[in-house]
Amino acid sequence: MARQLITSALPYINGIKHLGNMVGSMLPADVYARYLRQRGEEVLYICATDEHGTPAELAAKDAGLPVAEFCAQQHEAQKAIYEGFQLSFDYFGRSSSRQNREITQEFARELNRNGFIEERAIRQVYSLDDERFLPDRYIVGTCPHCGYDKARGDQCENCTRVLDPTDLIEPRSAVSGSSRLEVRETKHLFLLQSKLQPEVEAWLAGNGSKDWPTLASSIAHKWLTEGLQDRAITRDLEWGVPVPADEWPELAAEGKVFYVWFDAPIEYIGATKEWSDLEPASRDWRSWWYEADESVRYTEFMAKDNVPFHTVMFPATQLGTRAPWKKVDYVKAFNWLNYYGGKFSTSQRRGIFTDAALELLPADYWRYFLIANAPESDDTSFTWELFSSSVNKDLADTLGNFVNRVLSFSRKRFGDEVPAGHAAGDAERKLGDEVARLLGEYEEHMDSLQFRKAAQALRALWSAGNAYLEEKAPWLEIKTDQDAAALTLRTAMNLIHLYAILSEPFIPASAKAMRSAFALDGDTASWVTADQARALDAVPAGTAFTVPPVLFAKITEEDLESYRERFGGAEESPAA
Ligand code: B3M
Ligand code: ZN
Repeated sequence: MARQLITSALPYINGIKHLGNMVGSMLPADVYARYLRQRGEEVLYICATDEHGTPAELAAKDAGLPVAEFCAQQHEAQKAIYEGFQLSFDYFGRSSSRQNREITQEFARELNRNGFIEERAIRQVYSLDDERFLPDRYIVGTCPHCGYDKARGDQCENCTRVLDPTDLIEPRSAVSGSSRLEVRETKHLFLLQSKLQPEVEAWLAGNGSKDWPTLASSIAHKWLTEGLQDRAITRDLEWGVPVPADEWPELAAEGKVFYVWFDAPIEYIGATKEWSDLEPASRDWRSWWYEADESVRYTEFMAKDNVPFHTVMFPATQLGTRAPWKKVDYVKAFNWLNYYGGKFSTSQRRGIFTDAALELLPADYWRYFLIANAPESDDTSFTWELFSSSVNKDLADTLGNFVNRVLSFSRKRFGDEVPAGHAAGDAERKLGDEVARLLGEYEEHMDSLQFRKAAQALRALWSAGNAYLEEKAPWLEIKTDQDAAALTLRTAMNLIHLYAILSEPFIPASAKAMRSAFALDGDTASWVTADQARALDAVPAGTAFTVPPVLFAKITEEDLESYRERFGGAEESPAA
């Protein structure tokens, strides 16, 4: 069985992220990592803060902090929030690490020696008032493709086109707002992607990208069809991976650093080395990344605007080193989660941010809603109404209510141990077959990273328990046949235990609360086989149990009013 390497797009360091950022990368990656671990696979789930580039410098300037101090603070702040969401990274690194600096510089040297880097003089926008060049996000203006007036120098976040700062119409400095700009000549290193195009195409044709979600493969092929452009991979910034002086003394002396998108994907490797360096005796970062084509399956998670860099630029960089670096096997790309049709935006603070979400409600409410409504096949829009119906119907009514009424009723009528009652009959066999079928569906969707469909299968499993309970009605059975009621309750309790195991990738805290209701010695199974699903007898009669607090509190109309008030609802949020 191949070992499973999973990475999710690195959140920029500039500020607490919104839910849209998490649903398109870290959260589905976590659900998948948890699922694979529970299926017994060896998993390494790596992420990190993306700390270089203009987002970091501009945000540090706004915060009035030295950028290194700003990044250290923000890394810890983001890390704490992701722990709050129970994102089970094996390591959450920092792209400003020594490891990433060293590996990035080595990548650049190898690319240069193999003839894939060239020094070129380019015309770049210089700000007379800021007395500096304005790379990437240091410059804003109108997108020449879609007319969006807050387009950034490196990419238009409205139409996702990758831009060059000199493309912008009516450009102005993002620092001072000054439009006293002029174009000056400066030298930069270029990655000769055009030379690597044939190899990238050959790799893409042979690496199973035909099985990727259309969103990922179509963007990759679109870039190749348009023809890969040679890209500047250095910038005039204070903060970033320095150009190594041993290879480029002049540029190093000018303080050039690598472009954030050159070093950021390499941080997937860098963070693995950070992880490995913590326990070098038992961890081997190279075994995951070097000469690992057959022994490792590598899955990446990201939002659609990150696809070009991951499916073309990063593989091109890896290929150009002529070293056997592990390239991605499967790219799970997501569309965007909008907020009432308008874009979530960290920089424009629109939508619900991860810190505020955790203050409002437990992580599982958000985890379930976001994954069950993940923007897989197209953009989806967050609305408080959709969120509350998903939480109230699926979590509170279907799952939470089932757990509470089964355990409370049994404790009231039969005491604190799982009752025995009759042996399983037709109704239990029918239920068992249905549960086993739905388990198969759930596994199929998870194995193919179809998260919305997997959530539907999980919901159907929860509903099957309610249907069984309604059909058997132990509150009526008990009037005429105690053993029949006992059988129904014991079967329902086994369903709760099965739900706890299967729901854990989505709602880990609630799953734990369900499972720990049963004092079951040696209860360590991490998954359920079809036969166990059919038998529904993992929790034997006589097992002591407790009734956990209500798992999910319903969201009330008053709650909704206050949330709309605080975060804006349909009427306030401007369209995209
Ligand atoms: N920091 C995420 C973004 O574009 C970007 C991902 C890097 S993954 C190597 O918001
Ligand atoms: Zn645009």
